[in-house]
Amino acid sequence: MFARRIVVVGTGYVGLTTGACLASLGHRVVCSDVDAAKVARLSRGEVGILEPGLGELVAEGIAAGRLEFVLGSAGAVADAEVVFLCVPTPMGSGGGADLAAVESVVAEVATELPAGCVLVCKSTVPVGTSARVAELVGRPDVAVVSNPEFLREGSAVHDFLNPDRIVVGSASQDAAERVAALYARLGAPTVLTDAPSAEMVKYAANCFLATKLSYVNAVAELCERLGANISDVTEGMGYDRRIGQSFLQPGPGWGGSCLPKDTAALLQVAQSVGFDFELLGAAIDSNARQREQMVAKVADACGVGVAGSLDGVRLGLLGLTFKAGTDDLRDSPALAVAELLAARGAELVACDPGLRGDEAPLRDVVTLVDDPYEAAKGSAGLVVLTEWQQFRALDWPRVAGLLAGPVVVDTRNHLDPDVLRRAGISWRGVGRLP
Ligand code: UPG
Repeated sequence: MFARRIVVVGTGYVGLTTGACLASLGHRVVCSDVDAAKVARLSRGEVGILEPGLGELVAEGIAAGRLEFVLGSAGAVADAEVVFLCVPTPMGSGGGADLAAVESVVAEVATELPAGCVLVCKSTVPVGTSARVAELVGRPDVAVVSNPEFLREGSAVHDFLNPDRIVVGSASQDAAERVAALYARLGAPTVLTDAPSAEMVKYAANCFLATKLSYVNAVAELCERLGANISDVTEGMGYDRRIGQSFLQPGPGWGGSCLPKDTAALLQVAQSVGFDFELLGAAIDSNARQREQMVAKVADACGVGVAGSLDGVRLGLLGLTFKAGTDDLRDSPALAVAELLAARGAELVACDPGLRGDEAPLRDVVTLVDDPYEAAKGSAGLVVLTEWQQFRALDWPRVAGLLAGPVVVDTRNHLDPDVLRRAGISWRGVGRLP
């Protein structure tokens, strides 16, 4: 495999991970962004996002002369062999993906791309977008390829370098093979297909994962009502290789920057072609109910009944990010539960290892503190909303002494109920009895 001259447009967590990892595989990579301050920071090796291993890879790439950061994409692509589009595709009006950023980059680079260059859509884009991009570029000497990412936040570098699969789709077999060859050293199974199928893989996979979680959360609810234990149930289910042990952990609902956006987008796309994707719609609705369910559980644990008022009740929240290991609050179910609790009148003091105490957007909903014991002090109970390891290691007898009411609602089944019981705390989990 020969080193390639690669340009990555967009330095969010997908673009930056892609650029730094491709550089670590030996390619020469230029990452471009429209944010001058960000480009300056990245050029100094300062990575602004919490992503394990990424800072090191960026520093190594810069030091080796294989990775650089530039402002704007038009100049950067002039000698590129492959250009990756890694710009955001947020949820637009009506639930569909907003392609404004993709279209604006394409308009900027279309005439600058060298002949024979391959343009790769890595952002999650609706089925048919690669074909649309090819139309916008309007050049027979530039091939467009879909190569979706499957990177989980918090383990993006690991996922990039240890992929379950590489999916590459294009009308041009040669272009698809050239893109697949960039990953050859990783030795992953590779699916070479057409562009619409590659685009569909991404949506179908994320929507399947979301549906799997909605299903698990519903089974957990049923377990609770019937006196079964969801942890044993999912373990028993997961040994079936067709099901697998992962992505079976019940919680306050699924969130983050991808699953909510992608489920809404596929539902909308289905509607646009006259298909009522009822199953997916039900998974989305059930996810919204899951958050309400958690609020009812907290109210019940506080002794005011599932629908009772929490007016003036002080609660400590452990975790606000959408999952542990990130500082990302986008579509965080934890934050959604916090907002619902606040709407019922609760006074919230939250601690999250990924967030600093001065996080501005949260001030209306919660008081953010850096010390979990501060969140416990004088509270009627604690609510675990994100599964940070740090929370398992708390000094629970000390927490019990600080709480006004010795109750913990653990929406992630993250803590050890025996440890809490020994500390004199009543533990309420999801899908299992205490
Ligand atoms: N979650 C659970 N239980 C589980 C696993 C996950 O409740 O057993 C929740 C998690 O807390 C979070 C959501 O599900 O709220 C999504 O988690 P995860 O998939 O780890 O997060 P992302 O980083 O958003 O990754 C997803 C896909 C990844 C894809 C990315 C962007 O897993 O493959 O690349 O979205 O599309």
